[in-house]
Amino acid sequence: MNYNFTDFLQKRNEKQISEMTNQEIYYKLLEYIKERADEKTANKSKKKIYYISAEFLIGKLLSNNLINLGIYKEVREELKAAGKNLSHIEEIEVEPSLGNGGLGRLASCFVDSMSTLGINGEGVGLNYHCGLFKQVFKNNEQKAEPNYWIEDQSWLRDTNIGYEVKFKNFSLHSKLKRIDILGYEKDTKNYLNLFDIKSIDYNLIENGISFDEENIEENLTLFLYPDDSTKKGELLRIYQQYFMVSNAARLIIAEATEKGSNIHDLADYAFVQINDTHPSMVIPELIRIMTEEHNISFEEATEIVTKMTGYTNHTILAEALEKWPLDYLEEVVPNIVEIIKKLDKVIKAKYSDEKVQIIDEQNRVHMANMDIHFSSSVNGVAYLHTEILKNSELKEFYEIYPNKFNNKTNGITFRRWLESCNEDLADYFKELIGTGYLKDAEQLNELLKFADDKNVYEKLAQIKHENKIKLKKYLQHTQGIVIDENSIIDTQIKRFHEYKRQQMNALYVIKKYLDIKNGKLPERKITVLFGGKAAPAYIIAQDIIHLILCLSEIINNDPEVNKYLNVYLVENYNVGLAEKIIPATDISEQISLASKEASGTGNMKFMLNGALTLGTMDGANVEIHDLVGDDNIYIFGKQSDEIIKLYETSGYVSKDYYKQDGIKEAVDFITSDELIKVGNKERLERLQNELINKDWFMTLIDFADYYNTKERMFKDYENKDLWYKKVINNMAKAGFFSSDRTIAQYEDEIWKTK
Ligand code: T68
Repeated sequence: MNYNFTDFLQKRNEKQISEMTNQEIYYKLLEYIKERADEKTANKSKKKIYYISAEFLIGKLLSNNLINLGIYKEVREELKAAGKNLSHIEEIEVEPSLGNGGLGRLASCFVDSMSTLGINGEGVGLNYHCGLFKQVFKNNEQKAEPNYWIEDQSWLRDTNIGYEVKFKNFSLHSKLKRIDILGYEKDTKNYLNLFDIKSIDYNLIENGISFDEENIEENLTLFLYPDDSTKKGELLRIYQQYFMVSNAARLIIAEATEKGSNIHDLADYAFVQINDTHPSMVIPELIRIMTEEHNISFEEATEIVTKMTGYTNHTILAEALEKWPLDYLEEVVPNIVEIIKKLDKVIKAKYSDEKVQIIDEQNRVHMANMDIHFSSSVNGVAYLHTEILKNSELKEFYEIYPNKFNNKTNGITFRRWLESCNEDLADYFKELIGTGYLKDAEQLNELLKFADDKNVYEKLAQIKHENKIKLKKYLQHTQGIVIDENSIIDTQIKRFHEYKRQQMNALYVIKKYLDIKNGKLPERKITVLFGGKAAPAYIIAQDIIHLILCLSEIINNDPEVNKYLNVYLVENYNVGLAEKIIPATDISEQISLASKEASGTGNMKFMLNGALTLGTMDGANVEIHDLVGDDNIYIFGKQSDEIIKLYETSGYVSKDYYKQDGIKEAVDFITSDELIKVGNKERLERLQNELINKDWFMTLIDFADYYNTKERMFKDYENKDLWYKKVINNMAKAGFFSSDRTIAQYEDEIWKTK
């Protein structure tokens, strides 16, 4: 039934919109959307997909839901007529930060696309009460504060579904909460299933984001990924993961049984996509339930579970591949340890190669190894990443199971990353090529017709400029940062990690600062934007944040320099900020050390929104380069095979590069008097020492090429026709990176629900 927001309020005898506060309007819109969502029916197919993930970085849901219901503009007009501004109301919503970064954001794009394609597929995860910590800056350092997001009224819906989860020393009753996932203009919907414990004790939070790690019964879902640098932290994570998958397994079996499954045929009813190794315990847990409660033999159960699971790898960084000490698992979940040992025995009987064992000689359980042996699909998240998995990182497995390995290049939902975040651009696309691209993103290719049209350049430049002004107002209002809308905006937003090389960008900033001081002035003012959080236990990443904050203080306050260069690190970078920064950006920094970034998805968001990529041949940059061609992307740096070889031969010596002209000057500046005056000497010295004497992620190897390529980019920017021709080429080719395409491939090649 099509009734508008005003009708909804009238029917319930509510106040008129004009008499309500923005807050009241937000909560009424939430109710209205939930009611409209109630009209949608479930997707139906015999087989259902369970995308299990420890993270769903969903972001705010108001405007996205309005867009997917097809009523965004209608509601905005109703509000406007009553003197209200939808964008102010969007600000009321608290962002749920149930993820760290790319992996969690990808999971959210995927549930959106599953609904949009009408696939019977749902997300399963945990209902963390505090999402990822809130980042605040004090004394040019990052401080972490708890981030509550659940209010009395929220997108969560209560259910009466819950299960008992048995740990070694106690049992917990779960409670399932759900969030509607509405597809784009669909009559059907799916859910995001978030399991929680019955009641959370907030009093267990001890100053900041640490809490009583002993009392797990009362706080299992209190925080997303607690610090795992200590044994207690690791145990807590095992508790969380088992709680998540045990509930998921119960849900899967209950739903399949209801549809008529006799468990022997469970694989016809369910497929589990394991999002990195965090949900890997679902494999032994399903086997355990089948053997203990359904009288199925271990062999048959293993076969069924293998058939109904697929594993996605998101990283080749060894330290991120989970390996749980067997005795930790014994301490938390002895029931599945028995199963894991049995699975390990099966593998030991078949293969002697130590590299493919589930339990290693130090009695650690390699979760990824278990996944690869006992699932039917193993996929990487970009072409290059999958090739590296097959040819080096997981080579021994690829030799055993060549047919399990497959690639699924990541994607992004265009509903959030275009329609919602850059409405003017989306409207202009519709004017140029119609609305077909909304359901078939590859139709953006038609923009190529305008690749030589100067009127289109003009209009795109105007939209970019307006987006810069919008960002300026927003940052001024929320963070007291005043950016220059006439500057070129050069952005690096992502988690802080050495492999992502924010430190290389910072060295560029130093060099530019020194250039300006020496009278070598840029043609146009440059605004360098950074955004991102560093794991609280990751010291060097904190040091890099510190360096950037110190540089901002010096540069933005130096009257000789700030006319030409500004540097900002936005506070508490999250999905909402990304939605504002990306449409205003000209240069997208994707500068990871080749071979280290599995895919990256920010790169896709930027190209779609009219920024050009400055990047290495890494992750999905490789595919962007293939699609747009050499002329439309700025590639620099060493190739992944060279880098992999350097690691194998320990052939990189950072000092050799440090001594080179230009680099030494920039690295030395890190401990200059000017910086130490505003900073923490210990941090700055540690970072400098790291760069000169270790530099595990080879910052210095690519610095010279990076510097020169970036200079060329700034020069090209001054030629508007040249620049916008490249921009159009990027937008036109971005269609491939729609998560609708990615999910269609998961469906066709792995899931096969239809
Ligand atoms: C990211 N991984 C990849 N991991 O780094 C990125 N890991 O290249 C890729 O685009 C993205 O996944 C989606 O495939 C992550 O974000 C984590 O966040 C993470 C969290 C905890 C433990 C390990």
